[in-house]
Amino acid sequence: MRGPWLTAMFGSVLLVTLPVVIVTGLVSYVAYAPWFGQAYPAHTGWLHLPYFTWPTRPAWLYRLNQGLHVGLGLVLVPVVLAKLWSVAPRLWAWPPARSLAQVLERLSLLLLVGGILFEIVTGVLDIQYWYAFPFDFYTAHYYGGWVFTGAFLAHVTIKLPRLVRALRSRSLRGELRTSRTGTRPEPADPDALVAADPAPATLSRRGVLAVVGGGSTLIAVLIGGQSIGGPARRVALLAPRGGYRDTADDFPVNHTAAAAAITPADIGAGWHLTLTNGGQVIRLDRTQLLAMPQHTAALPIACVEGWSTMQTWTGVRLRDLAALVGAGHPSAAHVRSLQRSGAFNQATLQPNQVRDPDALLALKANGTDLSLDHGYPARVIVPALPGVHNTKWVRSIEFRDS
Ligand SMILES: Nc1nc2c(c(=O)[nH]1)N[C@H]1C(S)=C(S)[C@@H](COP(=O)(O)O)O[C@H]1N2
Ligand SMILES: [Mo]
Repeated sequence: MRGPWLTAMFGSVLLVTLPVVIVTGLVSYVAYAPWFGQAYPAHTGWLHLPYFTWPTRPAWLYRLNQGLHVGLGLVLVPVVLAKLWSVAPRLWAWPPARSLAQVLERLSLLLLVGGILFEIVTGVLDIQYWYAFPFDFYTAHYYGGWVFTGAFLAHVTIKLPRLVRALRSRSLRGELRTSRTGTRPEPADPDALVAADPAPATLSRRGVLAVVGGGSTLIAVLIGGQSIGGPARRVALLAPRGGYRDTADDFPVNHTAAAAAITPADIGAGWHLTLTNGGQVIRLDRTQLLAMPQHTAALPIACVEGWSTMQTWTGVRLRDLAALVGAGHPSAAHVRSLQRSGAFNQATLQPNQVRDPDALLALKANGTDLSLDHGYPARVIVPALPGVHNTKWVRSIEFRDS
């Protein structure tokens, strides 16, 4: 079954789709607003990406970005494995080095194959919260991504002519019409992908494509619902944050109040929000916040891990809170949680993320008080903001006026 045409089929699928996974990964890094020191790794040296202000519109932008990055990344696993299978004899070829060019090619293949397997494994372990490795996930996945991207670019440059030639060597339509009994090996090729003495086909080429395509479709069905929502979520059996009906009173929680060690005393009648801008300080309790003009908006929570959920939030506009402490043109807002430890207990918002009319300090979700796990007494919810920066159990907001 192996041969240049089949390899080129898998290769061309990956050629079109992997750039989407790569670019959404890099875009996600910038969406974290790294200039506030809140993207990991914090310092990237000469791999510094071009930064831009992450927009708040469309509100589903980060949801789409991460749904694609994680969802497409998982859906492509069968294609990556099939591609590796199709060239496996080359990977094991012995002796490993006949010429300097071959040594270089094999080194680049090590980075290519090692790179993508590393990104898949670390990515999957991360969405499972299974930190089985002794290094920081974000840092490793970021640099692993660059290693893979470099090797991918080199590989595409070297192999593109061969890919085009191989694709032209047979017609896809013809293959889709050919059953197993009519299936013959591809003609012998200089790369020796075709077996020297092939046994009769046990599967047609369209059968191979169907198995791989079916595998990808199955993964899409089993995971896609975590980003798409609606009825699709009910069949998303592989979604790590499954088990929620995704209704108004039962939508995913990423870190519970118990996990964040929020105590009843933290959020009891003594709770108040502290707003500051330079020397100006204002403290408001929940009753005072509820007495302010309330605004309602339907906004997604979209986690970097790929899942997202649309809910209707009600609360006070962040820009109204900024105005209370005289920050008419805030250049940033630093939000702190009651949560004492962890990396998710604070976030800095960009000016547009404070000014957006739908940027809220939410007090309610779907018409009822926020649940404890969703951040009672108050949480941040901002359109298109990466999930992690929608800080729960807010204690204070420090505005910086420009
Ligand atoms: N204080 C605090 N806020 C937090 C978190 C947290 O662990 N602690 N998790 C963040 C992450 S990673 C996400 S995706 C969203 C999830 O919100 P939810 O649990 O209400 O769905 O909350 C964010 N806000
Ligand atoms: Mo998240």
